[in-house]
Formats: sequence, C-alpha cells, structure tokens
Amino acid sequence: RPDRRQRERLDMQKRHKPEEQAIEILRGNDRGGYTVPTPGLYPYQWNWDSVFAALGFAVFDRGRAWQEIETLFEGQWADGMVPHIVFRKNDPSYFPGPDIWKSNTDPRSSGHSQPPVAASVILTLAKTGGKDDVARARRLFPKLIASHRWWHDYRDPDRTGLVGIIHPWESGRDNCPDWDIGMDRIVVPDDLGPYHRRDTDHVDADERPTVQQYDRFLTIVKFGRECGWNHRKIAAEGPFFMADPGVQFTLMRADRDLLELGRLLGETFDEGEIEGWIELSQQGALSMWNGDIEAFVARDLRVGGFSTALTNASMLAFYAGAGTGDQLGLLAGHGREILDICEYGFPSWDPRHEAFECRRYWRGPVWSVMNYMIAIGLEEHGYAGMAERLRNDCRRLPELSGFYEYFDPLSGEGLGGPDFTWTAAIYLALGRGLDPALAKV
Ligand code: 9WN
Repeated sequence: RPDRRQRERLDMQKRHKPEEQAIEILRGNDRGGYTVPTPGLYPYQWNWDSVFAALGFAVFDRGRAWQEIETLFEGQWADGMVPHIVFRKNDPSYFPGPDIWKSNTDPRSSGHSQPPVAASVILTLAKTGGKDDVARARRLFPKLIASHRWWHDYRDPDRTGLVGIIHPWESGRDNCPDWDIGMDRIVVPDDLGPYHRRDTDHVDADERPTVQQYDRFLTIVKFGRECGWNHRKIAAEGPFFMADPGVQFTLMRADRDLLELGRLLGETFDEGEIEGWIELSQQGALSMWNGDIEAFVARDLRVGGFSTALTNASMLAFYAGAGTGDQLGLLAGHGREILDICEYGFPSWDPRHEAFECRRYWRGPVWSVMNYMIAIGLEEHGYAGMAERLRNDCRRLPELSGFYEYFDPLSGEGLGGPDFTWTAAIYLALGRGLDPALAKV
C-alpha cells in the first residue's frame, strides 16, 4: 500500500502540470533560505545541488535563487573551500552527520568539496538578469575567486594542471566504477567501528553503493577527521587521491566563466592568475586521455592507473573546452554509439562495459545535471542534435516517471529519492531557456 507521502505525490501528479510540480518541489524542499535535495534521504544543504537549485528558482523567484547560493557560501571555510554539505542542525535520517565529520566550523559542514559549478551558474544568472543580479554576483565574486584558488592550490599542490579529489563524494559521482582502482587500495582499519548507514532505510539497496564501498568512504572520513582536516596532509598522504574528469572539467569551465564574470561586473582582480589556471589545466587535462578507449577518464594520482570506460563526466570535455579537435571528434563518435544503445541518455557508465549496472546510482543511471552541462558543451561545439537529445531526455524522464534523483537509461524508470530538487530545477531551467548555449546570453 502506498504510504502517505507516495499518495500525496500521486495526487500532485494528477492535479498539476509537470512545470507546476517542479515549482512545488523546489518550494517544498525549501528549509528557509536553502533547499534539501530531497526530504529524508538528504536532509541538509548540498553544494552543487544548491547551485543547480538556483537555476530552477531563477525561473520564478530570482531573489530566492541568489539566496540559495549565498547560504551555501555561508559555509565557506577560511581557506576558501566550499564544503560538500552544510549542516545547520542535526538530522538523524542521514549518515554520516556533523558529529562524524567534526569540521570545527560554524556552520558545521563536511570536510571536502564538490564539483565547482557556482561561477558558471552565477554567470548565467548575471547575464540573464538585471541590476539586482549584478549586485548580488558582485558580492559573491571574491568568495568565488577564493574557492577556485583553493582548488588549484590545495588540490593540485605540485602545479601539474590536474586537480585531485580526496574522496569519491568530492566528485559527486560517488560509486562510479571510475573510483574502483583507488578504492581497491584503501585498507579499512579494524577500529572503523560499527555504524548504521541510513540511505538504505530510504532507498532500495540495489540502487545504492555497497557495504564495502561505504566502509572505504568512512575510512577516508576518519583519516580527515583525525588530522583535523589538514588538506595539505590529506592530499599528500590520505587513503585516496584521484583525478576526476568531472571536477577537472567543471573547474576548467568555471575558471573561464569566472574570468568572464569578473570582466562583466567590471571588478578589479588579477586576470593573469585566472588565465594561468586555464592554461595549466588545458595541459593537465591531456594526461587524462586514455588512448585505449579514446576518452578522458579518471586517474589514480598515487599510482597512475587509468579508469577503463567512458562516463558522463568524460563527455564534459566539450563543456570545458578541453582536448584537441581530434579527441573531441572521437568522443562525439563514442557518445553517439552509447546514445543508440540507451533509450534515455547520457548514462553514467558505458553500457558496453561489464561493470555497467542500469539501476545502481553512478554505475549506469542518467542524471539531469550532468545532461544539462554535457548539452551546453555539445551545443557550443556544433553537435546540436546530440545536445537536443540530452535536453529532451531531461524533460521526458520526469514527465514519464516523476522527478526522481536519477533514472534507468534503458527503461526510464525513476530511481533513488523522489521529488528531487535538481531534477526539478533542470526541468524548469531548460523549459525557460536558462541554458547559456541556447540563450546566447
Ligand atoms: C553524498 C545530494 C548528493 C549529490 C551527490 C550524490 C549523492 C551523497 C550520498 O547525493 O551523494 O554526498 O550520501 O549519497 O551522489 O552527487 O550531491 O543530492
């Protein structure tokens, strides 16, 4: 029998058009200045979720859109890092909560970051808005610079042009097979202690990471907590340090957008510093090219191995403007083949690879926020047909199955948490042309 929340959702679906439902989801997930990604499963403010939520709010309430990003940056650390979760209160429905992270910050937060998409979304808001948008972008600008400087400094300590992540959660693509090579080398300590994960109280276990993966996720958190979140030490000696095409490419795009934003706002800032990041990252990105599968993939920065398949993050090379023309041509070819296999694109792992699992989180399913960014890059590089296909899939999927966290690329079934903030936000943004590649903003 459907429970009360399910019944309410079914009622809402009958009563409202999808656009109205999406607005209701954003309003319903608003906890007073910040939104939760979905009630129950994720009861706090998440970093890149909030940034994409702002795109959705911008469609019907610009002030609220800015507030979403402003409250996220209230959690920024003194060194510039914007944490991946901001905890404003303790909520036992999520694990690991603030007492496990022990960030020693106010507000309390997790101890690492998430893909840096804020500058790109802020640029879109500033370009499509009026005076108030410009004023609010201006107030955030120094904070944005500090957060980008943090990535280039703390996550690329040897100035290679390749930024590392210290935890799969930092990629936002938590259990993607990309991390298997790094995760396999993590030794789970005997004193990790018993813990009760809460995610499988809300969602089927076959749509979530495994127990072995959770043990390793928590091993990394333990290391960070025990060294007081000393990020120099974590990057040098922590249990996990990998290069992620998702973070590398969103940062490359965000650096370019930050430079453009600063110029648009007429700010005085060190343009050369940002130009330096962009140039170095272009070089660094080339070392993520796996010639065997002809794609940019994750790399283990401790021992150098490559991941073995193309992901939706590989497809962000277009968005970043990374790689050579030949490389991008090869990627587009692979992308087309994968989209021929999947009724709904773009899957988070190559369906031709043995590790593909169509229902398990980042090991196969489709995610609207990734599609949104991939489509921007493809559109800008002349692949308008493929871009449109991905934008359409972001609209078709919730219309078919509801505003779920992610979707099965073969059947379109909605998976993970329901009434999901970023799925609703991208639905709204695409419906109203809040896409820089289309709006020609
Ligand atoms: C850990 C909130 C977040 C997203 C991530 C997604 C998932 C968390 C979890 O949910 O991760 O950060 O507990 O599974 O992988 O991208 O930001 O929606």
